[in-house]
Amino acid sequence: MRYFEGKVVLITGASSGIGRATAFAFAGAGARLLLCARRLKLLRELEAPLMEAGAAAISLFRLDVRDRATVDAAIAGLPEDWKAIDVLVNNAGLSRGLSRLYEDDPENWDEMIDTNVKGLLAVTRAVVPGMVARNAGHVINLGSTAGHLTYANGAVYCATKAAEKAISEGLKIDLMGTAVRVTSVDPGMVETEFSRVRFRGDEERAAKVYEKITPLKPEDIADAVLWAVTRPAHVNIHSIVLTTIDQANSTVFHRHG
Ligand code: NDP
Ligand code: 8X3
Repeated sequence: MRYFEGKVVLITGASSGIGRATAFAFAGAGARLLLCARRLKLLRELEAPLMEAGAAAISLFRLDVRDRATVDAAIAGLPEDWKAIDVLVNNAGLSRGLSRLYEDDPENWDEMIDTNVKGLLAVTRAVVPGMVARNAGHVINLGSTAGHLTYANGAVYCATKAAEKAISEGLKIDLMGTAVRVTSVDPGMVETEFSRVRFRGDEERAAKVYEKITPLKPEDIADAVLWAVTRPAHVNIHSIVLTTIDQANSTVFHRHG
């Protein structure tokens, strides 16, 4: 169904994984896609397949969400016909490392906090005033089961997702009296580049994360996003927590065999 015919959807971190799958889901719904990430080359490769999948139009730009001045300039500088953002998907995010807090490299903390928390805040701060002025819009934030239950060696990543949960709740409160909706989509394990990024390209270690488990696919998350944004206008889905059948929470898994 072309629910989003003509509507503008901004997705951060659209070059890979959940962001990319979400772009395809909105393309199928006829949206006009504003896609950003740091790897512009990967975004460019998506342009033709996304148009083929049904996108009404696509605009790509390079963006590092950690750079607040650039975020502000990018949103303020959007062409007139792209300014009215209907859906913001705050998806850009990452984990770095999996080790004891007291032994970890503080650079990892900076990268996760700057991206997952401050980056999400920067994009939200730049986009939401326009939604309030138009009294229309929907913010989807990518949370995680990690924000609900902290796991060993992941304190700071989990903290960033706990922060995302608090920010989503706070934003919803602050938007009361407007028609702007807020949803936190909180997946468990999804097979994307996530673990390769966490382990800085160590393919073997990344593959072990999903060993003997049927992980969620990025398309499963995109499906949840699309469901949340297609509810009637008076319905606000606050959060969606979804895991593979092989996962109960962020610490309990069932590995086959
Ligand atoms: P991927 O690594 O596949 O994708 C992450 C995306 O974020 C990439 O497109 C990357 O693009 C972008 N990104 C990272 N840093 C920045 C930055 N500074 N500025 C702009 N874009 C950035 O991982 P996922 O698709 O799995 O992750 C997407 C979101 O989902 C994250 O917020 C993650 O925390 C969350 N999540 C993931 C789960 C999982 O198990 N995979 C489970 C629960 C939540 P580029 O490198 O080109 O900038
Ligand atoms: C990503 C899922 O459990 O690897 O948020 O942290 S997990």
